[in-house]
Amino acid sequence: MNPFQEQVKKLFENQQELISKVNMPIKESNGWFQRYQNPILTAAHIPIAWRYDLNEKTNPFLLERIGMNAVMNSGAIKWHDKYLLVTRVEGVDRKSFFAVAESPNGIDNFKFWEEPITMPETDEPATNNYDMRLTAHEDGWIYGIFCAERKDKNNPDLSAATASAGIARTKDLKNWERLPDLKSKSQQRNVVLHPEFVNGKYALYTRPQDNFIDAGSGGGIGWALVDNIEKAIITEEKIIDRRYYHTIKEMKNGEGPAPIKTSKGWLHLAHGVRGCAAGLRYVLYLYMTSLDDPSELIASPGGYFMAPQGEERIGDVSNVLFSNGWIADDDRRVFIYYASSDTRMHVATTTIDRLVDYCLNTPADGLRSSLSVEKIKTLIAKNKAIGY
Ligand code: M1P
Repeated sequence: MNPFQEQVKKLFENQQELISKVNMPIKESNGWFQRYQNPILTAAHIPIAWRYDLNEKTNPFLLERIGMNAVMNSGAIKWHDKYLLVTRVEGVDRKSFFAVAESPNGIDNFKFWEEPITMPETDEPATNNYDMRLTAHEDGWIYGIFCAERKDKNNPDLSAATASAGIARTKDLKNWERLPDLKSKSQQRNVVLHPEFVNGKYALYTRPQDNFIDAGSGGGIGWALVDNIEKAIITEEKIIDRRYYHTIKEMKNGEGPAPIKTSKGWLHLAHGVRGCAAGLRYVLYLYMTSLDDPSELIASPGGYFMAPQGEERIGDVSNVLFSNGWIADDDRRVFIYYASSDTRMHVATTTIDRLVDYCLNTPADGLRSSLSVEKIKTLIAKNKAIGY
């Protein structure tokens, strides 16, 4: 074996060692979920063959030819007994694309499929595609709804962009049929398809926004019914999970993955954003809606469910947790897939029963300091009554 071949061998060995690392749970005290020691996917997990020209003649210094920056915001689905993520991979050129990674247990050993997804384009190709939400819909298709970002041609500012919801569907996660982008009077990001028909229509969670970054007058997470997913148009939209002053979602919020159906209602994971001196802070929160009407809010626990912690706090866009994928397993375990600081992917595990209990019994945000104190005093009195 010559030195070049030895170097190549080392590249593969190092990556194999990284991929096959066992991921151990970390003890948490609040009982809501468990984090794990290692990120499940990073730029270093991306296949060597996507990045290196492995021919000594054309790459004598074994340089990385196509650099990768991050693996983040991933859709998730259990598929043929494997835990699959449709990841957002971001190259050093700032372009994001989708690639499937699978794990045998949902917690470690995530390995990318041989090639990234070829996502068909519409007549107006997007500059950047990212943050896919997967929905196994009762119509038999698996839908992927994602943000399709384009330069705003009506605004001379070089950074001005538009966000629309790109829609694609598949039966095997390899071959994707692209449908027209969602038509909406505002820009849209964080659009998610509800898994069941509602009144015979497709139902979408939306996030109307004033411009590419700001939700502005958008109000919160919206809800819209659509007659035809092959030509999806929003005619009416209502806000179902509103933003409030001085909360974790004051600046903006957005639906995470498609909700999980439970006997007590639909369980939702979302992100909330607030501004602070350090910039925007993204945290994850939960809420529930009614089984009879999935647009009716029935539980809104106050505050965040998960916030960036330790190394999660630092990355390309620091102080961010973002989730657009979770899997509810047959044994009622839930795998929450979340990205930290737009850089790497992690998993946290919990159960449907814990999440429902959390939603139905965590007090709502009273929106005032004095009401927060009242909540604490009520709990103290309850504990005192039983001798604590
Ligand atoms: O950088 C943090 C996140 O910012 C945007 O999310 P939202 O519009 O919900 O605030 C998205 O670009 C998202 O991908 C990114 O993680």
